[in-house]
Amino acid sequence: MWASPMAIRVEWALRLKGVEYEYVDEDLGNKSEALLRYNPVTKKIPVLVDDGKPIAESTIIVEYIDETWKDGYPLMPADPYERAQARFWARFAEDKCNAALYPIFVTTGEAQRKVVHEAQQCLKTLETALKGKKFFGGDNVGYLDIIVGWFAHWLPLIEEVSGASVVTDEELPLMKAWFDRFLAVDVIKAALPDRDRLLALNKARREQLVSSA
Ligand SMILES: N[C@@H](CCC(=O)N[C@@H](CS)C(=O)NCC(=O)O)C(=O)O
Repeated sequence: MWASPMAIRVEWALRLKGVEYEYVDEDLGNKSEALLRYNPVTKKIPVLVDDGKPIAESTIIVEYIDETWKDGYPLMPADPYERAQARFWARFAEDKCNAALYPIFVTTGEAQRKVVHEAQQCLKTLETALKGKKFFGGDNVGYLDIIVGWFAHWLPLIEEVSGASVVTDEELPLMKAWFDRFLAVDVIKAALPDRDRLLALNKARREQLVSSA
């Protein structure tokens, strides 16, 4: 599914490690027999199939990649406390920020202003994990950058489609600067879905969701 912000995490992790992989597209409106066989529990993508063995859930897949190709580029911090922190923030972003961002996409006017404010509070909390650092992972892109990395490409697009202003220099300066820094990394840039195609898809989705609300 080329437009999935969860699937791209797996591609980023594999590319950072320099692991060759085959990308198999999935039509989520007509799920393949392979997807249902490899992930019968949630039936969601992404699924990584390594040596015939399937692994589901993008955050878990990224950790699996780091542990399996240990000698390559390190994704997780070496220190156990730092690893725990990275997992904590990843969980916070998944549970709180993703949930806070979605309503922006489906609201307008006063209702949207309220949800934008709530999303900004959530992102401000996440931003504290960036203080004094170039990337969430420190000097280099790491696990947490991969997990929250989709914000950098998808959020400006969601802002454009929904007319909201969320990640601004005034409200979220560290996050905004990190967007630019993260998207400038060659490996990250190379796997991004085409912006115009993504914009068109999200415009159509937004129109559909707002008109049926
Ligand atoms: N928590 C899962 C979420 C995966 C997910 O939501 N995948 C979506 C595409 S982005 C999907 O497969 N949707 C199809 C469905 O829900 O049936 C992960 O991080 O892997």
